[in-house]
Amino acid sequence: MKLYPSLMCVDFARLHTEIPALHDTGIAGYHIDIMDGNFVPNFALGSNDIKAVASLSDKELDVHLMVNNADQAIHSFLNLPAHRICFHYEACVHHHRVVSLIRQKGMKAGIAINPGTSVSVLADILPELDFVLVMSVNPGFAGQKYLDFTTGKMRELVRIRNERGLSFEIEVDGATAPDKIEMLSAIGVDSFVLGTAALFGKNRPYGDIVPELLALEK
Ligand code: S6P
Ligand code: MG
Repeated sequence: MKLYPSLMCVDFARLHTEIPALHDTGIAGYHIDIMDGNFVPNFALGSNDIKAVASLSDKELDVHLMVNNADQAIHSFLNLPAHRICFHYEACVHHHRVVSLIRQKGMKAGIAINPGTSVSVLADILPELDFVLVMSVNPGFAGQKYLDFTTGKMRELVRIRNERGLSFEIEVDGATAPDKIEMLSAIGVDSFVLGTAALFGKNRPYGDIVPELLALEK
């Protein structure tokens, strides 16, 4: 199980202390949300923020593009110090082209799907993906309620992965509280974005919480 705290939820004014506080807790890396105020009704983070985080940590940077016209926007992210990039299925025309561009740079490529998007749209491209990010809330904001029907999509992805002998990773983003981490890791979900439901605003050290979350793995 891999855990990626969402940096949208940290105190950005204290990035210099937030990153070191998270660094040695057992996390796999940092989830960085890029929002264009168009694909989603909010703005968040950009290429300079990716560089700032990379200057503070050598951990994996998991970049989640919530931007329209991913075919064009991807070019602003290909030469940044990221390790994994996903873009939204709903915001792209030439999915395979964008996946190829990301992989040519030596980064892992993923496609994210909104709660209302069926897993079936990914059927043909799944063998080309390093990971699929399933949104369990409508993207745009932290602190929302987990949408129960999205669990079925993760079950379906695990079933397809087994049946077809594929190796893509399944990541979930949105309201991943400890009970959801326990349930979804048992199903076969590999990676979890951590926000306010599990990690932030708890008035407890990150170093106490993260090991407890890792211990939930089934
Ligand atoms: C927003 C973004 C997410 C959030 C994260 C917050 O849609 O893509 O990565 O930052 O989901 O987590 P939580 O636990 O507050 O919902
Ligand atoms: Mg995200």
